[in-house]
Amino acid sequence: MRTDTAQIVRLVDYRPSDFLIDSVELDVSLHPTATQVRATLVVRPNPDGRPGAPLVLDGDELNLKAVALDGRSLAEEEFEASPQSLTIMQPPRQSFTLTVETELNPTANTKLMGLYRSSGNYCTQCEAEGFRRITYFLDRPDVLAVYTTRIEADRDEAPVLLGNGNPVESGSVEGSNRHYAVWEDPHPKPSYLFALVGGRLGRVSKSFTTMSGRAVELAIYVEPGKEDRADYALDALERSMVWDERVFGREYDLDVFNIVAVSDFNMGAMENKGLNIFNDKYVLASPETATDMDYAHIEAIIAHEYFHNWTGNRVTCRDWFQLCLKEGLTVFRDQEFSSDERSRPVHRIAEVKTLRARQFLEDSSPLAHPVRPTQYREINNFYTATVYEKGAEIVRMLKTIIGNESFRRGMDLYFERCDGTAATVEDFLEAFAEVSGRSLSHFARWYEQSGTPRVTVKSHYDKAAGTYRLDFTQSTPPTPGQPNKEAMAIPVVLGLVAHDGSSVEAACEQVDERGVFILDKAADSLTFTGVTSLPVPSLFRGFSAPVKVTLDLPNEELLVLLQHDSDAFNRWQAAQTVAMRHLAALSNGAQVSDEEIDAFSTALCSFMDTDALRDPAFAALVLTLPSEADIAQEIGKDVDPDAIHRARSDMRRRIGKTCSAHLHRFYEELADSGPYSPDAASAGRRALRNASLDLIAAADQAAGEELAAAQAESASNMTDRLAALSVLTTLPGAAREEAITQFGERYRNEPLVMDKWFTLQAAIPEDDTLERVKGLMEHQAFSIGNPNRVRSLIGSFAMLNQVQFNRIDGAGYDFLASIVLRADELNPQLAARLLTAFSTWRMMESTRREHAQRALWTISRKPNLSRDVGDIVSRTLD
Ligand code: 0A1
Ligand code: ZN
Repeated sequence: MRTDTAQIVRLVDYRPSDFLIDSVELDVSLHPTATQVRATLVVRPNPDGRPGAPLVLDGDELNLKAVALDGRSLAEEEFEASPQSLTIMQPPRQSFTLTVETELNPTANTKLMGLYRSSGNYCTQCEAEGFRRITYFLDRPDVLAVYTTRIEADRDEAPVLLGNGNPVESGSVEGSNRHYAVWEDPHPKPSYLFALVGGRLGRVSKSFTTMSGRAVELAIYVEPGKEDRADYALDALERSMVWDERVFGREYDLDVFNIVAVSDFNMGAMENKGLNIFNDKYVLASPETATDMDYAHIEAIIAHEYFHNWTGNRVTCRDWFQLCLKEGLTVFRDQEFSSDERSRPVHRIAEVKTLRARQFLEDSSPLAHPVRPTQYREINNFYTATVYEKGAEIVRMLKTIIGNESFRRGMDLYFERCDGTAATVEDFLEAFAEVSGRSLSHFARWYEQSGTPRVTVKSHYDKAAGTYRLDFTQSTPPTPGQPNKEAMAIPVVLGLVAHDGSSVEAACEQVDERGVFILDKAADSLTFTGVTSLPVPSLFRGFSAPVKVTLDLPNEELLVLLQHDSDAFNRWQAAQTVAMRHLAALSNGAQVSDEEIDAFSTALCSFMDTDALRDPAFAALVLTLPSEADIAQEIGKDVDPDAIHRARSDMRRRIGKTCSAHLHRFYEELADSGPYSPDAASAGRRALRNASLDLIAAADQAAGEELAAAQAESASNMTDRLAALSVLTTLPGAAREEAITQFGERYRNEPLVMDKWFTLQAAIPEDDTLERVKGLMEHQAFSIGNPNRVRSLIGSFAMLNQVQFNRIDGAGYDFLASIVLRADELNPQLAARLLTAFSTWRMMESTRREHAQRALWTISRKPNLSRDVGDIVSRTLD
C-alpha cells in the first residue's frame, strides 16, 4: 500500500518536551490567499527535558518567510526548515525569543484544519494538530503558554475580529481600509485551544453574572440575518453555566464567552478558550427549520463545549492518548446536564441507544481500540465513540461504585490538584481513590481493555429453602492486539421484582443498600434469602455498565418487567429484549408464531393503556423496535440485510395491526395544539404521535399514506413535517415523490434543511436509491467540499441504509469507495469518517463480504492516500 507511512506514535514512548514555551505573541494579518503570521515565542529549556537538545518545532504545509532569535535573523546554517518542521540546531541554554514568520493561503485550505475560510469568513481549527498549519510550534498538549493575538483585516471583509481570552484593544490601521483587534488570554493553554475568527457576522448577546459576582458578556455570532435562530443556543449556554456552578461548583473565568457558528466544520464543535467554534448545525434553530432532536443536540453540544472550560481547558491532557480524560468526562457532564434539564430515564435510553449503535459496533469491529489507546498513526481517527461514549460510561460507573458524595469530592480534588496542568488518567483516578479510600487499580482496566464484556446470568429458585441464586459469568471477546482478556470490575445495579409488581425485599451479602453488586471475577454467584415466591431479576438498572447481557428468562417474565419494574430503563430494555429475540429469529428464517408476536403486541397495548399518556416520550421509545443495524449486530455473523429488513417490516406490520386502535387514538389525541415549544414534554407528545403514525403506516399503507401526506403538507413545525416525510419514504408511490419534491422546493435556500432532505432520500430502502443518491450529488444544494452535505447524503446512505449500502451486487460498496477517494483529495478527515462505514464488512454473508473486501483493496492501492484514510483502510482490512 502506498500511503504516507508515517510512524506509529506509542504511549510508552512519551517523554516530556525538551523545551517549554511561556508566551506567544501572534500577529495575524488576514488576506484571502496570503495571510501573514508573525509568531514571537518566549522559549526555554525544560528542566525535565534532555539538556543540549536541538529545538524541533512542528509544521504542516507551512511556508516560512523569516526566522530570528532574540531579534537577530538566523543564518542558513543555524536552522533547518521544511513545510513539516523547523529545527534550531543549537538554541541558547536559557530563555530566548524566537520570531517566526509564515504565509498562509486560507482560501486553498480544504482540509478545514488550521486557518481556513467558510462562506468567506476566516476561522481556525487547531485540535488536534492544526496549530502547526499556522506557525511552527511545539504542537503538543503538554506545552502550555499564555497568548496575545493581534488580528488585522480589511474592515469590509472582516468587520468582526475575535480571539481567545479578553479583548484589550482595537482600532484602525492608518492610511488603509484595514483595522485590528488585540486579544489577551491570561490562562496558560496548549496550542490546540487557540482560535481566531474574522468575518461578517450577526450577533446575539446576553450578560451573565457568575456565582462570585463576575460579569461575563455571552455572545453568539452567526450568518447575518439568522440571529434569531441563535436564541435557543444562547439560552442553553446560560443554563449550562448555572448548572456547572450548582452541580460541580465550577465558575467561568474570563470577561467574555464567544461562540461562532460556521457552515464548514469537520466535527460538531470546538472548545477553544473563550471562543468556541461550532458547526452551524449545532447552533441555528427555529421551529420551521429544526426538529426536536436538533434542539436537544444543540443544548447538549453547547453544554459540552462550555463544560470543557474546566474539563479540558483548565485541566488539559498530557498527550493525545489521554483524550478520554477530557472527552469521556465532558460527555458524562453534558449527559448529566441534559438528564437534569429533561427526563432522566428518557435521556438515559437515548444515550444507551447511541452507545450500542456506535460504540458497541466499533468495539466488535476491526477498528476496536481501548478507551485510552496505546498507539496511533493518525490522532484524528481517535475521536471515536469509544473514547467519547465509553469514556463517559467509565466515569458513570466510577460514580456508581464510590457513590455521589465521594464522586463530587473526587472531582473537587482533581480540579484543585490538576488546575493549570496537563494531566493523565492516573491523576484522575488517584483523586477518587484518595477520597473514597478504595483501590481503583482493577477498575482502571476499563481504560485499557477493548471489546464489550459479555455477562451471562442464570437464575435458580429454591422454593423450599426460600433462596434465589443468580450465577454470573463474564468474558470479553478478542480484539485487535488483545487476544486474551481479563475479568473487568463491573457494577451491577439490581433488584428483584415479584410477578405482581411489588418489589421483593430479600437479603444478599454482596449487594449493598443501594442495590449495587460489583462483579469483578470471571464467575460469581449471589444468593438471596427469604424469597417466598419466584421473582423476576431486574439487572443492570439504568444500564449500570457498558456490557452485553444474556439472561435465561422467558419472554413472559421479561414482560413482567415492562409492566412493573421501578427502573424505567429496564422497562424499556425488557420490551427491546423480547422484540430483539423475535427479530433475530425472523431474520434467521425461523417462524415466530402469531401467538408469540401477539403476546408481545398485547403487552405493548396494556403498557400503552396504563402508561403511554403519562410519559409519551418514554412510550415512543418503547414502541420503537431495534433498528436494522442493531439486529445485524445482534446476529453478528453471516448477516443478510435483506432478511433483516423483511423481518423488521413484518414485525412492525404485525404490531401495527394488533395495536391499531391505540395508535389511531394517540394520533388523534396528541395532535398539535398551540404554538411550537421545544421543551421535552411537548417533544415527547410529538414523538409518540409520530411513532404511532409509523406503525399505522406499517400495518395499513393506504391509511398511513393519507395521514402522512396530509401531515407533511400542513405541519406547523419541522419535527412533524420531517416525521411525516420519513414515514412516506417507506411507502413507494406518487404521494411520496410529490411530497419529496415539494419539500425540496420549499427549503431550497436552507442548507441545513436540505441536509435532512438528502438524508431521507439516501435512506430509502429501495433498489433505485443508489441512482437517486448519485443524481442528488448534482443538486445545486450539494457540495463535496462541505462536510455536512457529504455526511447527510453519502454518510446517511452508507450508515443508515443497511439494505442498499450492502447491496448484494456490491454497487453500494464501490460507490462509497469512489467517494472516499474523491473526498480524500480535499478533506482527509471527512473521507476517513465515511470510510468507517465499512467496519461491519466482516459480519456480512460471504458474497457481500467479498465485494466489500475488493472495494477496500481498491482504496488501499490508491497512490498518495492521506494518513487518515490509509490508517482506517489498513486497520479495517487487518
Ligand atoms: N474537542 C471537540 C471535538 C473536535 C475534535 C477535533 C476537531 O477537529 C477537526 C474538532 C472538534 C469536542 O469534543 O467537542
Ligand atoms: Zn469534547
